Amino acid sequence: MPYREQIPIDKGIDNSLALMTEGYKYITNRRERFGRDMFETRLLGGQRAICIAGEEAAKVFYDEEKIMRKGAAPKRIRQTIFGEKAIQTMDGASHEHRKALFMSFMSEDKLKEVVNITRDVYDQFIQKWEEMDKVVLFEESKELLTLVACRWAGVPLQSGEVKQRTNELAALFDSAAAIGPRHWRGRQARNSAESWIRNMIEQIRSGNMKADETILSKIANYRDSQGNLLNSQVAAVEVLNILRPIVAIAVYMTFCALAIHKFPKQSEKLSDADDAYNEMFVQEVRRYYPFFPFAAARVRKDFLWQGHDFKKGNLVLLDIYGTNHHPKLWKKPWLFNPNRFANRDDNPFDFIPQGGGDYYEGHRCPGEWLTIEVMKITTDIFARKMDYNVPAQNLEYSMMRMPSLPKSRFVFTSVKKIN
Ligand code: HEM
Ligand code: MYR
Repeated sequence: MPYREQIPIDKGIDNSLALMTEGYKYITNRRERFGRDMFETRLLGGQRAICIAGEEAAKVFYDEEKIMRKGAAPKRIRQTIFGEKAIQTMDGASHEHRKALFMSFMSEDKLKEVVNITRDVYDQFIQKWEEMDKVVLFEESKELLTLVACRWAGVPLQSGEVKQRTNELAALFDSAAAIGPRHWRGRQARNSAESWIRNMIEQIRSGNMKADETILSKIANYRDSQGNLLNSQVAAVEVLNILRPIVAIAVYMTFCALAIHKFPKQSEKLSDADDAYNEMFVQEVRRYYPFFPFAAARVRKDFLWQGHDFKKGNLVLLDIYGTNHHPKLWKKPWLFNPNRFANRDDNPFDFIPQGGGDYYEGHRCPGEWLTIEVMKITTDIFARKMDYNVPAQNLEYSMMRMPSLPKSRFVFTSVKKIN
């Protein structure tokens, strides 16, 4: 008989409330209490869910034979951040086919293009900031990134609609884990943004809109493994799967500025540093600060792992935040220390702020390099290319709110570009 045991259980008929109130620390708190990296709980209307963390856990979570995405994302997630029938909810060959489309946008040339666009839009914004009494970084970043995302993807944006589209794209990721008005704003934003993009998809297909070789037109003309075009709604969902997460980098931009301010010793080195230290700093920002809390999937077929029987259909949550702070993987995980990334071997399962495993076959985030590039531009600008003041403000960030953000959204003043 293979070894089996009862894993710890977080008692209760539905612990969604505890998940909401403990936020990023819900899984870590219980792992510490139970002394194990695996426990069972009930979430989302009392469904049995297994929470796991750590490198071995990430390996099993990204084993496509054992774990699938079908039926894992609840409606509140599909109606806000993901969209219906999005790539995040697909499995197997059809997922792989659609993933190849996303990966084709991440070539060296396309990444260079987004870097150039980002620097250009930053220049415009710094000029504007020099004239402002007070700049709220998170608010500005969302707009800056909406301009970057639309320009890079070939989505036309009239100057009169920048604010509206910025707010919609941001509401999509701000609302997924929220309740009340903040959540409903996300659902409305999805309806509005989908019809905005769906309209363009239809215009391209009917020949009324010229879109050359843009990301927008590539998604409009993409054919699935059966040779069919996506229905225009799903095509819009996938265009939003490019635009929305680029705008979400605003959260990391804000944390980059916060880290520079909070950790002067570590950021001092940015001023004359080479690109390698800049990248280590950015990696530590992605490890240290809370952003994506956990990934969710379901058991594809029964299997035994570390003494526990995983039953077909069970929910599985992989603790992203907890894995990035796992004491077995990180020395003094609660310290901000970019040097921990010096000479670090690549490992797709221990550092997983944007998911783990393989980009092409699994669900790992295709936007990871783009995110790192935009963050590197941000640390370069905030450490080297601008003088500014950070007045007294509340810079604490909540471990409950998802996504977490400094309370003040990072205010700075007296901006002066350094030439
Ligand atoms: C998937 C995080 C930026 C596009 C994911 C996943 C995470 C993640 C955790 C899911 C991994 C899983 O399910 O196992 C983030 C964070 C970002 C970010 C924290 C910072 C802002 C981006 C960018 C893009 C992007 C810039 C595109 C330009 C996607 C897509 C998927 C995905 C399309 C679905 C992949 C699939 O299901 O195969 N991301 N991401 N993300 N991300 Fe990102
Ligand atoms: C994106 O895909 O837009 C980038 C990352 C946004 C992160 C938002 C974090 C809160 C949402 C929690 C959803 C949990 C999904 C299982």
